[in-house]
Amino acid sequence: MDFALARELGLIRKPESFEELINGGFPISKVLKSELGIGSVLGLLWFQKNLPAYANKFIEICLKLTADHGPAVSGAHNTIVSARAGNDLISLLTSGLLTIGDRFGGTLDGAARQFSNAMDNGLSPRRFVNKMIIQKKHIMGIGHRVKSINNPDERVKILKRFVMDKSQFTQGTPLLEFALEVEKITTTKHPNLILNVDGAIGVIFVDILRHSKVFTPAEAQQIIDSGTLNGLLIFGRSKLERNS
Ligand code: Q5B
Repeated sequence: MDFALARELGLIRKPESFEELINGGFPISKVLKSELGIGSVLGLLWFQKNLPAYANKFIEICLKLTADHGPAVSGAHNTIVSARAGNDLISLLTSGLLTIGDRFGGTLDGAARQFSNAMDNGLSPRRFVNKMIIQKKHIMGIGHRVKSINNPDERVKILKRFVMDKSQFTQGTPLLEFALEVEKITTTKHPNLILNVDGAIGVIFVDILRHSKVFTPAEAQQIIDSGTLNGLLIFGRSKLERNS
């Protein structure tokens, strides 16, 4: 019997493998040799894909923008209190991370799911808003305690500027456009019902998943359903201020 056939039939044990770590087809040595940035590495590690340069840059922008938002937010507050109590690094980090939820920083996946479901079901922005009102549900990714149309969130402006510059971000952003139409409606009720930073990242990431030509529709949907996108804010926020 030939060796390959015997191996296929399971008659020969595969040799123990101590091979190099490979993510998305990239061995770790190639990652280092090509000097890939953190956006590319995260794409390979989380999504097992070599994402286009603009998507990697988008991830890097998200990580920079979400790195800190001052001491007045729930995560930083808990971390500071925990630090004052003399806790260790892991305790500080987790005490902050555990505050992340629907109303603070943990809405990227919720926004991705709600907005994409609405668009996939052919709802107009107006019908989507009305449906949520009837169901007495908050629209994930809409609203901010401090920011409003009168006091816009610079982080969201930066994200929009980047993805709308088609010389850099060379694909469409239909879900972002849908979400911005929703924002036009919600801000007529309260000026603070803007598309917030969670919402903007969530919907733009859906656009990347669906229109970068890197993911199959099933892969894109699996990522939207799996709750992966909150990781972008969680990763960005997992940074401790030296003076916290
Ligand atoms: N209303 C964010 O609430 C907030 C509505 C809405 C329809 C909505 C709220 C909300 C959805 C979840 C979300 C992420 C809790 C927020 C983030 C990152 C961060 C954080 C930081 C960072 C603010 C007043 C009136 C009521 C409500 C209505 C409110 N939200 N209607 N859809 N989404 N959003 N979370 O201002 O008729 O007067 O009774 O849950 O997207 O976390 O900076 O801290 O980087 O760290 O306290 O930016 O919007 O308003 O809840 O008292 O509501 O507006 O029904 O209507 P507020 P509420 P009415 S970004």
